[in-house]
Amino acid sequence: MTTLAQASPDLFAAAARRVMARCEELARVTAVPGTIERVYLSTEHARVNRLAAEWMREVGMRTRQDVAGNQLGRLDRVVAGAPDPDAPVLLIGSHLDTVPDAGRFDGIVGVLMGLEVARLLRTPLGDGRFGVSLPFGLEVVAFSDEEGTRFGKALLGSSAVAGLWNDDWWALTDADGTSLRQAFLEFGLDPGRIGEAARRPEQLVGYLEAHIEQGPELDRRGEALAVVSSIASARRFQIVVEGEARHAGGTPYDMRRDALLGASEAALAVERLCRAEHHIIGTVGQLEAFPGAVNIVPGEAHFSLDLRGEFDGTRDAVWDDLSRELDAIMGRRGLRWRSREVHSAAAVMCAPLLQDVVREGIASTGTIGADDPAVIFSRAGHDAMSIGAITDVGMLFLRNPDGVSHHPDEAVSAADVALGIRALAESVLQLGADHRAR
Ligand code: HGY
Ligand code: MN
Ligand code: MN
Repeated sequence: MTTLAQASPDLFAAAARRVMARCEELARVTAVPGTIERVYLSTEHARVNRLAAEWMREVGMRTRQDVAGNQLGRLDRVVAGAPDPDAPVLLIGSHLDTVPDAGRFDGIVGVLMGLEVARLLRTPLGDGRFGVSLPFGLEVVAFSDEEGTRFGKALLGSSAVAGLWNDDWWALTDADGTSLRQAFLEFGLDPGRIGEAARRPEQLVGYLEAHIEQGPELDRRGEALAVVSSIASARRFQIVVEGEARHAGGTPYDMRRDALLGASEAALAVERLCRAEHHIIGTVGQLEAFPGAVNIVPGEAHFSLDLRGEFDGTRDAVWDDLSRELDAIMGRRGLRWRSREVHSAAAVMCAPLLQDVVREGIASTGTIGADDPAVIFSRAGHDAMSIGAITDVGMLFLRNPDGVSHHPDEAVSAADVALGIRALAESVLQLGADHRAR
């Protein structure tokens, strides 16, 4: 199909029902029964890759798992009735890994919507195979580790595809002390081949990702879809506060060096400094006291910091201010502190051309606000942050009722998924038309 103008809304509704059913099926692939948790290089990762590969083949795609554990499906560009395997491709996708106690749709819905776009736009080659009648090929990618749940460093799968792999990462360890290198080997991957995952810019025409907003703006506006303007930069730290463990009863307050209270003041300082800035978001998601007994003043405390900003410079300036504030807090309390940066990703602008095709795609749906869709700065991180290093990226946001995400109540409606599939498919056709017009 090379135009969707005459397509019946039922076509998109059926596609959306398939996406929703598959989100439920994937939700059942979890390491923690009763919740959703799938981490990098786990048996759950292998199982969802097999499922995704099966669904990719069902659409007629050639499939492969790359050397970083990303699952890919490809429809070649069709030229004179024959596949052209050397033509550059448009990547469409998102990630299949999750945070702990996750929702069903973060990442997942973007991969499955990409598959439905491939189904809508594929062209039969007459011998049972399929391609696409576009000026480029189409690849659906299921990235293997966007969240960084297991090893702390996010975007590992897409970093490999972007050629951004850092060999220092091999020594990262998970909660059980398993190194990333060891996990690769146990998953059946060869760390020595990681460079083979990298795609060259000339092999790609761009990357499109559909994702739930993970915020309340579309819900508040009463609209289903939005264009993404840029993706927040991120820095993640593990911070250790050192004081002195003492008897909880016999130690007078003026003798205490309570590490947990220092960390608690620091967490409140994170909120205060970030709220004072525009589009800076700081979160302390983990906090632990040691030795962790009810009758011991905590001698040590560990906490995480997830710091994001619309621009790298303002984010870094807030980190500098916060560091000075932590010096003051810990100084007052006779404590020491140190930090270790575990993740960093620069802010990424979505390419104007891809913002335009996404806008055209939304306009084609005719839904509320479609003629002048919202343009949203993504406070959530995405694989597009890595892929932006090698090609243009664009993102389509879907309404996420109440904005709740990274939570079992995360939701998206089948009706909005149907609108999103149409918008995404039309965005691809618009990009094809733009390429032909060059
Ligand atoms: O943390 C994030 O923003 C993304 O969901 N990984
Ligand atoms: Mn997420
Ligand atoms: Mn995500």
